[in-house]
Amino acid sequence: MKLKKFEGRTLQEALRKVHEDLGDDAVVLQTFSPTRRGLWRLFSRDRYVILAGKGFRVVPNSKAQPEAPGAALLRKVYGAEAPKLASANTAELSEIRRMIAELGEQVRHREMAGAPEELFQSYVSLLNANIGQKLAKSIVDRIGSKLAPDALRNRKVVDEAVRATVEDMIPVAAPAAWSKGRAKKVMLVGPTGVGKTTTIAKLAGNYAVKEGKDVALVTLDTYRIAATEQLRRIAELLDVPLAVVRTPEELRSALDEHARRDVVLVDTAGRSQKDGAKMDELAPFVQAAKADELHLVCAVTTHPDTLMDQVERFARYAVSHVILTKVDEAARFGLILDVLSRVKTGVSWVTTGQGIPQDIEPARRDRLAELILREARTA
Ligand SMILES: Nc1nc2c(ncn2[C@@H]2O[C@H](COP(=O)(O)OP(=O)(O)O)[C@@H](O)[C@H]2O)c(=O)[nH]1
Ligand SMILES: [Mg+2]
Repeated sequence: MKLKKFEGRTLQEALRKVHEDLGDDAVVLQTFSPTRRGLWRLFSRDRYVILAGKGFRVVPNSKAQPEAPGAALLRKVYGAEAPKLASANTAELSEIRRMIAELGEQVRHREMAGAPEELFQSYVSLLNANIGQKLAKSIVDRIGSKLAPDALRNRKVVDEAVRATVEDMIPVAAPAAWSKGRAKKVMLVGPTGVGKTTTIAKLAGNYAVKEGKDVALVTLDTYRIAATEQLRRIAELLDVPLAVVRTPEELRSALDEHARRDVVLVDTAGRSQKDGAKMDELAPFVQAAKADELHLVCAVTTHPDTLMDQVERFARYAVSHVILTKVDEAARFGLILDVLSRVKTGVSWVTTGQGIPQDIEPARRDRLAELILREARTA
């Protein structure tokens, strides 16, 4: 750990130097104004000195402390005139840490510095809606290059351009075509608990009852867990066959058996997607199925980092569609765009509740853009 001295005419200026030098991990030990008495009256001094470093723990102020941290350095800098140091108390430290973090944000968004105010506002609200920085920047860049300077100053025009651009960026993937005499094989994969089985039940209900299709259900019992009960009840209710398969060979023969129906829906189960070995277990089933539609099921309630991690793990399969579940519960949809750009495919279905079979709808660009931007506006 090394302690360094940073100076500025304002506290912000000094903090900016701290941040530029030490980054987000900077720990501020002391701030003071050597020219005047009375430390810690933020914003009211004309010269600020900050002692900061990184790689140490902040210890709350304590009377027992013989000398404030940094005093030795100060003596070196100012000799006998060194101002006396009061140790920072924890509240002050956390306020300064917060300011450093804020400065960090400003530095990170420096590339937007020259943008017109309306565009910058759009950029910030896109970030607030959980759209990744790169995507948000590319959205406003596109608008910046499309609109005339006059239009760029008009909030309404900019908002509309943002909506149209986001809508453009949402790929919607149409279902595979029906073919007579050959079953369409639809397989759902995704992490545990995202709604795969529920969605299979909704699809089965809609295909069988609403569209009058000849439906069969298949589920993998790879982990010997009683995850098949839920689907068994649905199969009984709809009066459609359910095959429970344990190996890729069993899956292949179940698909062959139902090959002349209209559609076979294949449910899968998995433990944590972090479990590499379990992911490998799914691979031979995905290969054996040769699905016409391989849907990756994503719950939009998932934390962005976790969701991207999950998508990364399932991206190894030739995913043809993405199903977004729990849209009724999610607060932010911006990351949908990041997911779709990662798997390079479109959304097929959106599910909006636990109700079987009604809480599902085909994906529509305008509705998805609306969901994403509703959050951007209210943020
Ligand atoms: N709110 C809401 N809950 C859902 C939705 N889809 C599924 N669920 C619930 O999510 C939980 C897990 O669903 P399940 O189908 O068992 O997930 P699986 O492990 O992927 O098969 C259940 O409680 C479902 O009722 C949805 O669109 N909205
Ligand atoms: Mg399930």
